[in-house]
Amino acid sequence: NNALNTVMMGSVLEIIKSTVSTQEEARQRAELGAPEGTVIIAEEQTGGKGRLGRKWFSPYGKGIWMSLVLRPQQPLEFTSQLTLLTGVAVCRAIRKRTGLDVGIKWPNDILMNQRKVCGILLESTVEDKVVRYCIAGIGISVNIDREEYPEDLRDIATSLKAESGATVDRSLLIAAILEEFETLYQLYAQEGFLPIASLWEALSVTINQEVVFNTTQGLREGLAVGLDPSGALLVDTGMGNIVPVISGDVKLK
Ligand code: BT5
Repeated sequence: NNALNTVMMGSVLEIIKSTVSTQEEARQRAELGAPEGTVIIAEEQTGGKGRLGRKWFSPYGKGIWMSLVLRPQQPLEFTSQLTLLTGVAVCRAIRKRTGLDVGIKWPNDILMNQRKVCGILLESTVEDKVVRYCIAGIGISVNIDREEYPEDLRDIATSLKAESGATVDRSLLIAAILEEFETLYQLYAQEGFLPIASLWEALSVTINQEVVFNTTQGLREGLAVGLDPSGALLVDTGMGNIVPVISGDVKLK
């Protein structure tokens, strides 16, 4: 059963053998007017990217390297919520397809046994303070074997196959992600961020953990207690202080 049960997500779907980055491919299509739900998938990326200029390892045929074109009708401040929504969609789809107990580390990593299996990169293009489009990049290490990772990733990254011991069907997982995404995106449009936030909290490995985060006054630590209505991570730093962490990374202690 290979059917894609979506209306919008994947209504245009393009599979490319090799490209620098599906983010750039999707951006080009979006600039040319590609509709919301356009999906670009590559077998290989030669310049796959993470946040802040970091690189994303994207070997041929071994993962899901995919970008979604979104056209949300909302101000820029809300787009970080879409990062969290995308994480929930991917996490639920991976659980459904593989049964693996994956969890989300704020804001954008999907982890299995403390190692990263998936990263999400949300990029927005703004004009006159209005969001023209967002590109949601999803990178999932699906069938990469341990020894195929470069040295520097071996201890921090893992794949669905490495964790489950079985090859995972990428097409079925892609279909599951697009279906989950479409359902959540509709829920988000109708009811706002609150129901998404509670789904996120339930899948999070960050909530109820001691975390370390960066502030303008240096490193601080505290207990991650939840999300605020904007999607920021709330950290209890003691003595009644709850600090919202808006961007950057948090380290689990
Ligand atoms: C991310 O960045 O996690 C976002 C990654 C988004 C990748 C997708 S693939 C489709 C689309 N096209 C693109 O060009 N990008 C998107 P960040 O939080 O900065 O994490 C990057 C870090 O993850 C790296 O510095 C490595 O430590 C680790 N990493 C790199 N490749 C990995 C892989 N294949 N599996 C697991 N971890 C990896």
